Amino acid sequence: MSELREALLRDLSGIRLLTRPDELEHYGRDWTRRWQPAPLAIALPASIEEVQQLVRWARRNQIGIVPSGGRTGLSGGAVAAHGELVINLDRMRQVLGFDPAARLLTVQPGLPLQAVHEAAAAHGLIYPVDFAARGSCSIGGNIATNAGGIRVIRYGNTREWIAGLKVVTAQGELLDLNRGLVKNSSGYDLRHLMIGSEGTLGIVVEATLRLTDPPPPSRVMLLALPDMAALMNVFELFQHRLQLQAFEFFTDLALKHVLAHGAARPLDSEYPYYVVTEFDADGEADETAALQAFEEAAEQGWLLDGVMAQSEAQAAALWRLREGITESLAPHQPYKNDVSVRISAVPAFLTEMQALLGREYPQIEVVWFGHIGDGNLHINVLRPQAMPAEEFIAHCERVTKLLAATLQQHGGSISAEHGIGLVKRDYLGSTRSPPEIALMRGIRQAFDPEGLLNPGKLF
Ligand code: 2HG
Ligand code: ZN
Repeated sequence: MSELREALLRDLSGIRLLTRPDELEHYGRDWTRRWQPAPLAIALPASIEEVQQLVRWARRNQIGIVPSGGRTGLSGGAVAAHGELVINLDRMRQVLGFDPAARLLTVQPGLPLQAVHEAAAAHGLIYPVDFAARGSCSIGGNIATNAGGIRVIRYGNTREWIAGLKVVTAQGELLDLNRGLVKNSSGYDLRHLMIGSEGTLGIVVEATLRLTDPPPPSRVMLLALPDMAALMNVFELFQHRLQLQAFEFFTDLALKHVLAHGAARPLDSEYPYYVVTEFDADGEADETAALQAFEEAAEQGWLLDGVMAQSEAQAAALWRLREGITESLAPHQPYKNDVSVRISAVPAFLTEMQALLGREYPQIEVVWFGHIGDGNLHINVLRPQAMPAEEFIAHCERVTKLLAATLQQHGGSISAEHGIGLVKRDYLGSTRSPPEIALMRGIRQAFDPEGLLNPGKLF
């Protein structure tokens, strides 16, 4: 290992390379904390050419490569635990250009999502993909995982917003995919293969993003619900009456953790389930429609309480209740499931899940929340302090097998938006059929015959 490291430092002396133990640890892991990082070295290229040189060096030396961005991923996709070369795109974080006629923003992959939002706003437009990690995640990582988030219900996943990609292949070649074209009926769309490929098919080194008009002014409401059965009834009613931008759900247990983490209690009483929803409110008519929908739902017994934010600060405080959940749970080293089913299957799936998790985790705190309007649920199982981490994970893995079987019956997915990475690799077969996986293997082999890109991830 040290000889290789020396060779790397000698051969690529013009590129910024890090090898100190604390740097290897820092850049060798993502937000999962299950694997001990052990990369060969960290490379911080400043240009596409440097990425190409790094890939060619790794290929010559048959070293695995872990492409890496903000490392906020929750599936182990950016973990380097086996002597890989981490190629971190942090230093490539410039906005390269804006095309006003086509409404396209071209950026480097290390640009944080929040900076993408700001760059779009500078042109009076929005890049509508959004989620809590906006300040630390990078657009390259968002593309590699086809990130979803809180506005998918209105705007779709990252995939919808990618008009072009430049990608360095496992051979060190540069592909220029789709080049911002709206129409391009010229065979396989390799751009879409790259999106969501979790760093296994190539390294995104430049992205051209579609922007759109900002939505009209909006209002944010917090709703309190008596039971899970009410959830989809309220969703259907609100979706019918309002132009929803987000419809997010969490339980009282999630709220308890966020409040313990410093958020302000939103309502006087406690309730079992909550929804934060944001909708277009361009004048009094929209607000009246929202209040009417609220009253109708309350009459049906689907809603027990609620509050509509009266200022931006109040809206932010309500959003914090939902967006602060992941951070508030982190000290409990949660085991995470990130699952989805078709929206119409949500009620039946929720009932089965509730029974399954109640049975399998009798003594363990299980926190539910998620993008319920997309059929996407986050289940965080909190490790009891007295239970050793290994025993806890083994237990959760056994339950995940049962969860995967239930998902399969409902035609759902074991990973809705976090990716497969290392965390859900053993469960890919519950979501994808054997012929599908065989084709995916073939595609990976075609792009990366030597298996150098993000080895061990996905399958
Ligand atoms: C969210 O929706 C993220 O807040 C994180 O996808 C979910 O921590 C999680 O399980
Ligand atoms: Zn999420």
